[in-house]
Amino acid sequence: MRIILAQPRGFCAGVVRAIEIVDRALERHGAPVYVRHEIVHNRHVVDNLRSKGARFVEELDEVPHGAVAIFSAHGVARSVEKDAKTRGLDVLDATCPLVTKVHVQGRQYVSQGRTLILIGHAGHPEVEGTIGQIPGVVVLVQSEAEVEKMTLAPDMPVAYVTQTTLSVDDTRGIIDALQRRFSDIVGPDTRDICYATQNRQAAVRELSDRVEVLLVVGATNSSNSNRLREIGAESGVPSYLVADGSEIRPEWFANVQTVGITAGASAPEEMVKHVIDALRTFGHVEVTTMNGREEKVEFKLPAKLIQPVAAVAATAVREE
Ligand code: 10G
Ligand code: SF4
Repeated sequence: MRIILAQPRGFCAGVVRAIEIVDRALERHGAPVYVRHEIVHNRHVVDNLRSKGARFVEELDEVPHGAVAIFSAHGVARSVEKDAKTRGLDVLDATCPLVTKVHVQGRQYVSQGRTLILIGHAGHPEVEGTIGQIPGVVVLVQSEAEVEKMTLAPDMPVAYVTQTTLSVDDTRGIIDALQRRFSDIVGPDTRDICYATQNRQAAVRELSDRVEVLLVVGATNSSNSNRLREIGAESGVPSYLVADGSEIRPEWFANVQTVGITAGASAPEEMVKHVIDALRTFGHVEVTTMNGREEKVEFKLPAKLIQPVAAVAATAVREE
């Protein structure tokens, strides 16, 4: 069997930063530190951090007064930020800077007197966070069909922003529908779909032309991983979302010689290796990586965490 790995795949800069924030918080403050929601949507990442002393909660009322609380990479509403303050929590914000950028953009449009339209999936934590970061009403649209049903006046000044992990193609269709529907509409020059989402989707589209089966390593609650599987399926390739090698089924590979593998932005490379090892149990495999875009994006850590622990300790000793 030939395996072709997508390039790029797996962790994006926002996920690397979010995981590092939890690791450094544990190093600096000791266990436990509390993380609101899964830091990123991946059980292996969460289990690994839990084993080091992170405690995952869905709401801040589960966090003791004064404890260290980390917001997940997907972002949070203003009400959550205020709640953390009231509870005296020591907050570290792991919201991806590209999500924060959408929050800022949305607030700017609203301050210009426009009604904000958010293109995204209802109930997703990033969408809940973005809606909760904007003062006033935000209208959520999920599809072109929903645009047709909107009740806002066609000449109302509106603006749109998007969730960062959407399908590039679906979003283009929704934006076109909005532009047909509203006469006074503005939006970001480039869509808010982030660089990592765009690159992974472009790579998997290309990979789908070369393989008979596509495996996407990622969690079922990971939006960007689901979009990768959909692209494979839309290209006519049987495509499966798997958390790790244990979910591989032999019947998917009957008479199959070429398998493509990609990984969502929250899926660790170890899980890609685990999937390859599972495929090895069916016979000899040859692994290559497609030529693809190399990513060099890195995001700075919050200032509170940049100084190494040793330097903090030395400063404390000098001050005594
Ligand atoms: O794709 P979603 O938004 O579900 O998140 P994820 O945790 O699977 O991947 C990382 C992407 C984000 C943190 C959303 S910006
Ligand atoms: Fe940031 Fe994009 Fe990664 Fe989300 S998917 S964490 S927006 S880089």
